[in-house]
Amino acid sequence: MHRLRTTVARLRPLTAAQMATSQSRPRTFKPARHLNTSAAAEPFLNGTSSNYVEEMYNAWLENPRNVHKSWDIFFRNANAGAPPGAAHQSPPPLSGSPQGLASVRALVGSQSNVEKLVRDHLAVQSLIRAYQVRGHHIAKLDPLEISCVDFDDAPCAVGFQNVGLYGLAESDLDKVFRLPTTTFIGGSESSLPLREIIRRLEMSYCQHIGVEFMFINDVEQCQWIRRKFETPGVMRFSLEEKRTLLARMIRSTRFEEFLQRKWSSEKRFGLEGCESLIPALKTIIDESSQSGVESVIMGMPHRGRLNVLANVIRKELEQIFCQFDSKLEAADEGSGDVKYHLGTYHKRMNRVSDREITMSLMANPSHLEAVDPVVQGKTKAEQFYCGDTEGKRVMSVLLHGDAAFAGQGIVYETFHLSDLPSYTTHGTIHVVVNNQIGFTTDPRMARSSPYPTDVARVVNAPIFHVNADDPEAVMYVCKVAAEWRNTFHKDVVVDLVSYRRNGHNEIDEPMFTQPLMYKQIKKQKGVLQKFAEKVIGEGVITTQAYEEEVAGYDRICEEAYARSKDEKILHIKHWLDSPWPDFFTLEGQPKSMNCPSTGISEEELGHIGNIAASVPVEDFTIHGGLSRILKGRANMVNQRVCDWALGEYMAFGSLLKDGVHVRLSGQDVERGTFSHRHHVLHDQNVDKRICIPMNYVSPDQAPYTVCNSSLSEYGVLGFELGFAMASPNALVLWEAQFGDFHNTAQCIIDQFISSGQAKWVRQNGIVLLLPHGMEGMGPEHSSARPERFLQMCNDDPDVFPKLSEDFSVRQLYDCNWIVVNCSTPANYFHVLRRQILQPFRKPLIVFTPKSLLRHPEAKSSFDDMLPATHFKRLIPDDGAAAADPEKVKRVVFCSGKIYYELIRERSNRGLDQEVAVVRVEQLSPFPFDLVKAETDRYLNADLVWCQEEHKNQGYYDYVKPRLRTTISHTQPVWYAGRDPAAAPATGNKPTHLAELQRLLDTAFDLEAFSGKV
Ligand SMILES: Cc1ncc(C[n+]2csc(CCOP(=O)(O)OP(=O)(O)O)c2C)c(N)n1
Ligand SMILES: [Mg+2]
Repeated sequence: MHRLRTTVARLRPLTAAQMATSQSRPRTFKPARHLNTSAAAEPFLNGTSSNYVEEMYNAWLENPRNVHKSWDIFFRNANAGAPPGAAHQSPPPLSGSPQGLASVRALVGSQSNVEKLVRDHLAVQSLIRAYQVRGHHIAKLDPLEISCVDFDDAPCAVGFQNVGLYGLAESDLDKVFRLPTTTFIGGSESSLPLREIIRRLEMSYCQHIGVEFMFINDVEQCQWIRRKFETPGVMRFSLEEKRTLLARMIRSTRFEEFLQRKWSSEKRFGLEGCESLIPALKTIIDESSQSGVESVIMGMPHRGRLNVLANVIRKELEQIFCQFDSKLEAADEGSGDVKYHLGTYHKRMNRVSDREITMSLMANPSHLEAVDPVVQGKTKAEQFYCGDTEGKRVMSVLLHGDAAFAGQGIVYETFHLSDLPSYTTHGTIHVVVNNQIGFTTDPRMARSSPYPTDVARVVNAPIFHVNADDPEAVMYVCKVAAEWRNTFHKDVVVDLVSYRRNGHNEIDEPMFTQPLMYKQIKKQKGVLQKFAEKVIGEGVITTQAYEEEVAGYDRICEEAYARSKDEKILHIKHWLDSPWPDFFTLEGQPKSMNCPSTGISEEELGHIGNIAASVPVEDFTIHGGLSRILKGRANMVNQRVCDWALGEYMAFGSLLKDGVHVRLSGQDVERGTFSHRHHVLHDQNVDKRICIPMNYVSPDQAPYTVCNSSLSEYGVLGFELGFAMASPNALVLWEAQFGDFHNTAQCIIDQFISSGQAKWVRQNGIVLLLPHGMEGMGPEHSSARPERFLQMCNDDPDVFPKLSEDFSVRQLYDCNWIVVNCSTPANYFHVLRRQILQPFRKPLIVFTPKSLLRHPEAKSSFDDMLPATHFKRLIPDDGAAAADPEKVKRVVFCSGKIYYELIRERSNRGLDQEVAVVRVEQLSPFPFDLVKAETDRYLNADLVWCQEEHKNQGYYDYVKPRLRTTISHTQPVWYAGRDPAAAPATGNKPTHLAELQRLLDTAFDLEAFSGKV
């Protein structure tokens, strides 16, 4: 009783959106009126029945005729204040058949009858709900009918035979029940006989579509889905639609057959068994284009990729076919990639919407699902640059294999970006090619969840399972998926339950491992054949017209094949997924090989410095500690110096002022892990009120985005990489919390960042900021693993390069990425600005400091940042040693923070004249020219590489052979550093300090290497 009161009281006016969506419905909620409390005290209104009564009451409020006469009387009496127990009355005699009257009497003639009535209605409600929740368990989703999806823990007991489980009897099947507002099976009818209710539910939930959505905790969204799948007749298609669907199935099927005929022994990872993927994607694109989407960015694995390129993106067929010609030579630099990894970009008219649409398929590595966050990042960037704040113009579509979708953690990490303000792409449509196998592994060995799609439930994405052998059902769910995305701007999954007709690839034997499944598959009629027979039977198309359509497409393929023979050269750049048209020359080359000075004017330094030291909005209370930090910044500006954070501010602020978008993302980047940055100020008195001073640099500046990310390195780094792909005119940075955490994003680093340009001729200027340095903090927070990055650099250790005037820029152009460890804020400032001012884009790896952030000596004068200054690839010694180089007995080369420890030790030992300390700031590409100048200068010195890292780590293995090449192997290069070790650092602070002292001792013991060879 209490529940009735509270639930009725909780009813509230509909939202505008609810009103809009419910307009076409005959029954709608009305603003709540309170049911008189006496009604709430009725004896039969117990906890479980109150839901039902509430439904009745709402329907009655709308129109008393919506409910049974007995309810009408009851509610009228109750509203008129009848005392508890007296509101119910037998209905007055009704005009109508005496038989009907008798049945009404029989039904409501007594209180116990009313109770039974309520109970039965509740039972029907439960039954309806059971279909909605678990109908997908028994839907006929598997074309092979061998599905091993196991729902033992939640059996779906519905159907005529199970009505008893709900407290209903077979004799109830012909009784008429009022339908709750949570179902749409009635269409325009509000009551139906139980038999019909069950039949309609079976049609909605248990045929070729299995809808998984009842976990969504938004009523409006659930209602939307119910309406889409329950409304009678929703799955009717026009003749035109059916013909288009058939044509698409023909293209999809015949394309694979064509490839098989021409290149029977080539791997192509064909789509056979899931040919309806093509109409599925086309439907999504048509529907989205009609809703205003102008650009679709797709990511997908190997399966069916060539088919998608040909028939969805509409890449020229000859371009695809010539990829099969192994003798064709690539015209572009780089090492290229296999055909089923390449990306592409294509703009064309969408025939259904009559609007232009751009489609890009992102190039991807073999690593399944790795491209997911990259696609999302690129999508976000395109939305950002065209001001599409709601995702109405640009959207992403991700395709997945069943095994990979369930198995790869990056899927989950990407889902978790989907609703974060700085990462959302406002809904992604996921399509799973669920061929019920991963290479040779059965689902029961590959996942612990019933479906491969369960991961999507974490973000409340509806999941539409569909039997891919029913192209019409596929088309329908894809329509709904696109509508969902365009309505709610949230993720949605289409699970195409299918099979794989061949082995994992076309030359693989599946019978070794799945004999029974493949016996079944061999018996399986092709989906095109089944569908063609169906539509021919329905008179949608004649056999002759069908055959002509098939022949027509075969001809298209043959003609393209003939043309592909004329292709003499392969241009990987034709497969670019993100062209930057104005950035390069027409030939795709950089417009120059110069990089201007990266310095800025004194005035600009002062202006940006002042912004960094201020709170540019009124009435904003910042934390006292922060006030001190800002005051410190103001002092630095007065003294014309920068610390690390201010140097970074100068770089970002000046680029923003010049219209370059800057985006800094990563865990806790807004404040900075080490509390040095403070790019977002928080009002201490007003919840969630923030201020980002960097956005107050200049009125027409580019926007600055700084965003704390989810705690995922793989997902977020992939995302930022994708973001950086969209435009060369943006500085996109990802900062690791500590540098070593980058290893959980290793796949993005290996597969995309270090090798992306070589594989896909696609440049990318992403910056990785990796806090690095041995500070005695233990093994886990010390090393950003420079050795790993350096090992992947493509510059040759054994060849001293030809020096030319533009050597320093050309070297950058030729390398696969740039690796630096700056020892001064000014150099950090310059290297960030150089990322944008250089005439091409190249990934930049920066090992950033921790203790140097506050080191009194790690400051730079404005003088080092003025016009005509630039990034120093190497910083020579400028003290006593340099003044008299002949006296110098040792040159210690080093990089990063150890420099400060070295010069302190040198000074302590009074060795300023004997030992020169040279900083290699740009490790890769190696500054051969500048290193040579140093070795030439100190002719009487021995050469030492000093690092704080262990010998098998850090820079030593990279630097040593290059140093030796520089000096033509005339001298040894000695090592001063920690011994080889398995872990990056000790967990014991005194040991750390002892190790440090030992390596400094070696570095300054001028006899340490005498007699050694
Ligand atoms: C991260 C990763 N691990 C392993 C592989 C090797 N591999 C390639 S395809 C494949 C099976 C994928 O199965 P599924 O995702 O169901 O796609 P299908 O081939 O069935 O379409 C595997 C294990 C890979 N490409 N990527
Ligand atoms: Mg599979």
